[in-house]
Amino acid sequence: MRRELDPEGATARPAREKPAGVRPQAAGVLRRNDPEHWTKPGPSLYPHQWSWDSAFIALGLAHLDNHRAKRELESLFASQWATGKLPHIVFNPDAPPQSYFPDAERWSSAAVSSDAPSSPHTSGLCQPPIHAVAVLRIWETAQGKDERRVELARDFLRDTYPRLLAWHLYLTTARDPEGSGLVTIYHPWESGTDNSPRWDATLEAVEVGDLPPYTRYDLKHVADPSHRPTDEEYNRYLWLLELLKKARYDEATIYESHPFLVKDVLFSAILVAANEALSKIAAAVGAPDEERALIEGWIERGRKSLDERWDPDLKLCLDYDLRAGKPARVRTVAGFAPLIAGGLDSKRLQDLLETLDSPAFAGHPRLRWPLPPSTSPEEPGFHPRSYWRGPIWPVANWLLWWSLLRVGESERAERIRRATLDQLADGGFAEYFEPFTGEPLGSPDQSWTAAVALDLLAAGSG
Ligand code: 2M8
Repeated sequence: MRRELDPEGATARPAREKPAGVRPQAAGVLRRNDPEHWTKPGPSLYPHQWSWDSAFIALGLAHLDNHRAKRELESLFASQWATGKLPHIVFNPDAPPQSYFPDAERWSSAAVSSDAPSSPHTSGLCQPPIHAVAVLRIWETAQGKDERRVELARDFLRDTYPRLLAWHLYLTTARDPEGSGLVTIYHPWESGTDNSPRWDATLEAVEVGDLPPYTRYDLKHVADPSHRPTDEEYNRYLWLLELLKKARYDEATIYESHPFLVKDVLFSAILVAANEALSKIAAAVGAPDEERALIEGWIERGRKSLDERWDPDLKLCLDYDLRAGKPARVRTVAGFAPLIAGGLDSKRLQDLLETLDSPAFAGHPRLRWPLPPSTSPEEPGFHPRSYWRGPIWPVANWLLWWSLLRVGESERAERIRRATLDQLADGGFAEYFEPFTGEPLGSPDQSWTAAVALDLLAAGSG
């Protein structure tokens, strides 16, 4: 296994000996976080497999070792629920005790739902569906290589396509019973941007009931508790978990009574982009016309519904709280969702680029690197050190870079690519960065940070 991740002889050197450049260092992070066939998001804070982390990790691994990249996703797909849902966490039975909470026992997924796999255990939530994009990248990076590698990649596409289709079908039906084109999430953890002020108003309305006691282990893995969500937020996260468990993770029951039901525009836009990738995969594997038409329909409907969530004053797209019946008027990177979904008219594109370049985001005069903070520094909920409330996330930069390339904004994309790589060369592969000082924060040696660095590097000369 270790040999597989050995580009340019990275394993031959002790990690600290020589700062040999971003690529071998990034490969070293992924190698060290690799217990076997899948990758921990971070060395100690995150000892299990996370869904969208693994997809980003596979994107990066595709440039190092195609076979290992496939294994990453295969091990995630092996835990797909009967409903098609890809769980947000696949629990590692070998994780040290008391290393991450909530653990498998707290989720009790297999005990309460016959749709959940029982070995290994999983959480009961899901995360943004970037997986098809990673599958396509594995296919793309195999092109032009030896015949055997191309054949193996083709087999992988064939095996994976039905799983991806089931996953997207789940999201477009169970998570969108209204047929609106937007995905409903049940928990901030599903958004991947956990403590973003996007969720403040919805969470405030959640009344925490009789919560079983718990101990947070995440705080012992970061330099300062202010990097992580607050205890108040955790109480609400854990209460929502209790409610989901009580509903036996049954979608219809959740829809009836759950207090956190939000149409997430970032999640929905990633689904549109993933459907574009799925459409290419469907063509490559010769999928039936009806399935290809279904996927095209999802793309169209997704883009249209994101357009309906556009706020002309903020010049951003906004999430919609189904319970409160109103949008969350907060400026965060999620607002760039239409850029990620693509297919924009030129006016909408110009508006988004204007917002991106403005002092509300990448044009803020105090920024260490011209990259968009996760929450606009002009928002009252902004906090420069707290997780998704302001720090810069390399994985979010990747999403914007990739989306800008897809809409033909190559110069802007290149600026983001260079600034991200400069930031990583300066601060290492941190989970996130303080926007004004560039200080690395959160978990050090975060796998998806290393993975997106590899993909960014592969796209340019350095
Ligand atoms: C963070 O979320 C987990 C809960 O899922 C946590 O804070 O404990 C988020 O950044 C999420 O997007 C990410 O997938 C996960 C692992 O990197 O960490």
